[in-house]
Amino acid sequence: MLKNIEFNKHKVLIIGYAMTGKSVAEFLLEQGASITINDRGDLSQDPSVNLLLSQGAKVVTGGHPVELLEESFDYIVKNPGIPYSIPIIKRAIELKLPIYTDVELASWISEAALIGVTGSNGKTTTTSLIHQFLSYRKEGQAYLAGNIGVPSLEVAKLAKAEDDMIIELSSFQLMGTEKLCPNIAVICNVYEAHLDYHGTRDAYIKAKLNLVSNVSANESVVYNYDQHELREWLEDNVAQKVPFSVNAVDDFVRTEGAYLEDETLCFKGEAVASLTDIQIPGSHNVENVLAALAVAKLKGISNSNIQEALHRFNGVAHRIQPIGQFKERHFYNDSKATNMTATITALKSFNTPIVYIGGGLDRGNEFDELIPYLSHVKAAFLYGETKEKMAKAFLEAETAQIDIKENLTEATEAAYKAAKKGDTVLLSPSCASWDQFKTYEVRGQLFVDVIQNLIKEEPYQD
Ligand code: UMA
Repeated sequence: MLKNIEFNKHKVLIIGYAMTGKSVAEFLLEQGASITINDRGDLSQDPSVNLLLSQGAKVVTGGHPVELLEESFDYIVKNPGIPYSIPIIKRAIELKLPIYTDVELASWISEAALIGVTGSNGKTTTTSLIHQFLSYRKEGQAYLAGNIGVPSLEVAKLAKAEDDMIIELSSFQLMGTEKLCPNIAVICNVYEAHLDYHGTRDAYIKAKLNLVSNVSANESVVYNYDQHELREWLEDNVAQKVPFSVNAVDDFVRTEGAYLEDETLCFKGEAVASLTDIQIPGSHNVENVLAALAVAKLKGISNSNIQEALHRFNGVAHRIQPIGQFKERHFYNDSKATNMTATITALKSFNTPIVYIGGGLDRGNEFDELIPYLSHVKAAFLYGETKEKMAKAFLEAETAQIDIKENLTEATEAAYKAAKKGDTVLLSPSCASWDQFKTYEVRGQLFVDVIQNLIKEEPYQD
């Protein structure tokens, strides 16, 4: 690992513990930095915190006292999920104290080639697929990190110069970057998302584009050419442009990028794989595959290895994840759909009748955008803070059955009962999980458990 940075001279305030703060604290202590950990929660029962205390960390819990800033820290490392609107962060901004996320520190120390993947939707699938493709490299290892659930510093510490580090980057993480400069940047797409966190669409887009703000002509940017706005935003960017396209294939794409033509996945004029090699459903996944395929080709992976990886890749957990087929009913877990765009993508992936389950944290928006995509939804089971608001959209779409439930378990049980032969039961909540769950993974796993249990306990009789 490690470039020559004198962390032992750094005095750092880590705001937020959980997965990110823990990895940052452990890393900085190993490097001899002086650290203070601050979390609003009670960490007294967490054995890892006691260990850090015994190694010299200071720990302040139960809130974020602004007075903490009276100690002169060199910078803050903030967990990505913590908003910039809390008083201590606002004050730190006034004091011009740098506020980083862990991915910035990872980029300081990583000797490995960095492949940064962002986008409003599809980034987990694309990141996983790139990882699969690059696992065929002849030398060096391909590591996965970032928003996908592996703190970036844990990987940056291990990765060597000959390795690749593929990092999924959320807008929350990208907000806290300054020098991050991926060798290959991938922008799957940019839609509106997380507006409650970022405040405005412009702020959200600016965060996403942080991914490419430091790149030079030596780096490559793989981007969705079908999004005209994205083309415009990248117009002045000096990196090598590698477009990918399904719907706007032109001479530029054919010469420089990845594209779908005549049911064939191509790169720079060469046929690489067939559309039928893709095992994951939905046209959005063709875009994800093209983005990942472009990276694989830039990294010299052979066409036969790309085809083999595509055959093996069945998608990622919680992302339109097939969880079983039983008596001609199909069950899909799309718990990672935390916004309407992701749910629309899921709805567009099926042409069977859908028994829909959704709802969750209320971020203040209405759900009218879903209406044009609900024509094949025969029943909706809604729960969580947004249940009433979502019901309005389904009413408008004239969905035959709309039921409001208290929680996901009840909604899933009712959906299971309502499903007939040929139907698809889809959990795609369109909302963050945080009103009733700690994470979308916990939510998705509960759904999977309830379905599997019902299949055993209450099998369909027809
Ligand atoms: N906390 C405070 N003060 C606050 C709010 C929270 O102290 O005002 C504390 C909480 O008590 C808790 C910690 O902050 O201890 C939670 O921090 P976090 O939400 O950043 O969670 P981590 O466990 O560090 O996970 C983060 C990412 N979470 C978010 O961005 C919300 C994970 O992405 C990521 O996998 C992980 O780092 C490793 O890099 C999850 C996610 O939901 C999957 N991402 C969003 C998405 O995909 O839509 C962006």
